[in-house]
Amino acid sequence: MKNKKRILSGVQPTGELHLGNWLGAIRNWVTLQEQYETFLCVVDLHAITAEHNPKELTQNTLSTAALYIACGIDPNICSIFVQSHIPAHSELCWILNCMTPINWMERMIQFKEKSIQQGNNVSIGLFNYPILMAADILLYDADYVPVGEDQKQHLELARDIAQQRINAKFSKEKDILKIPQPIIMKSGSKIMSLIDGSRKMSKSDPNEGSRINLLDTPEIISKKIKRAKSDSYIGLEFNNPERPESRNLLMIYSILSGKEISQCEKEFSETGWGTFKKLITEQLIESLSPIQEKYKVLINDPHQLNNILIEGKEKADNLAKKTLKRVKSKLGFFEMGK
Ligand code: AQP
Repeated sequence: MKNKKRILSGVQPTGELHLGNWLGAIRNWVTLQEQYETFLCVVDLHAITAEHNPKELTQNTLSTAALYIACGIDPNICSIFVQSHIPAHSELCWILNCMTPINWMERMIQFKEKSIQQGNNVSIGLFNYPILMAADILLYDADYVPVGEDQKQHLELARDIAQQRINAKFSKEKDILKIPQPIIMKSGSKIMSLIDGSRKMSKSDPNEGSRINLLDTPEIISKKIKRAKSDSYIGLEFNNPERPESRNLLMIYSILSGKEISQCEKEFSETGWGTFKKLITEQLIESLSPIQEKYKVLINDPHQLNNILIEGKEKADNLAKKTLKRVKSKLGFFEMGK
């Protein structure tokens, strides 16, 4: 275990996890978990950067952890934990807040997009979201962070804060914080909305029909795919910029079926949307059903889930405390004698 490089990642428990969270993030963790020492967080402190319902937050936190495992994460080799159970996240976040120039934050695309969605309700927390994410990553000395394309800018910010605002300023010799690298998989790193192929699939999209949730029933999947946006062309294509919906559904089909994009393009070059939609519906139902079965077992055994989260918390807390202590000491916080 000692020689393995470490990865850290997480999903916000803001609602039901969807195909984008699975194909863009969790699926990659599953392929990386044997090779890396893996820390996976349910980032509940991030979840309150949008208006939230307390009951739903509790439920979504548990169901997100259960879905990690149902999607193939092995709790025997990975540490799964809840962000708010580790106080060091909030504490390091405050320190990094004070080190980060406001104009770095004003460039964040996700803030711009989400603040439009939230109208008059935009909180300071939403603005600070990328700094909390930087704290999440830097606390664990992560070597790599597997994320979808949408989070790449936030990871770059975490690297800049660590390098320019902490390491360069407060230590001439050894780095205080490790500089993490992104891992972005080639396929699935941006799954788009079913009703607008130019927007990413997102939990916070008010239109339920825009996404396939991992726990959607076959009937719901079928309904959503029937209503998904199509176009007037015959045959599916991947590289035609005028056909983002065709590209998106072909990519989803290719990942789920395990067939290359080029093979799918050939197979469906003359297929009409009606027939393709039936095939992708069948594929989605087939791919999601083992996840749903495993999820049912887990969510009905809260004791087991609780134990997994306690174990994850202990490992995460140990590491996080050490990093925080190192940062505080280098920044000059007074330490009491024993
Ligand atoms: N559409 C997507 N395609 C590929 N990857 C995606 N991810 C999210 N959406 C897509 C990846 O999932 C991980 C966890 O994301 P998150 O829930 O923490 O935050 P997010 O990126 O803001 O996801 P959502 O669904 O859009 O959530 P809300 O609506 O609550 O903000 C990340 O690795 C992300 O890249």
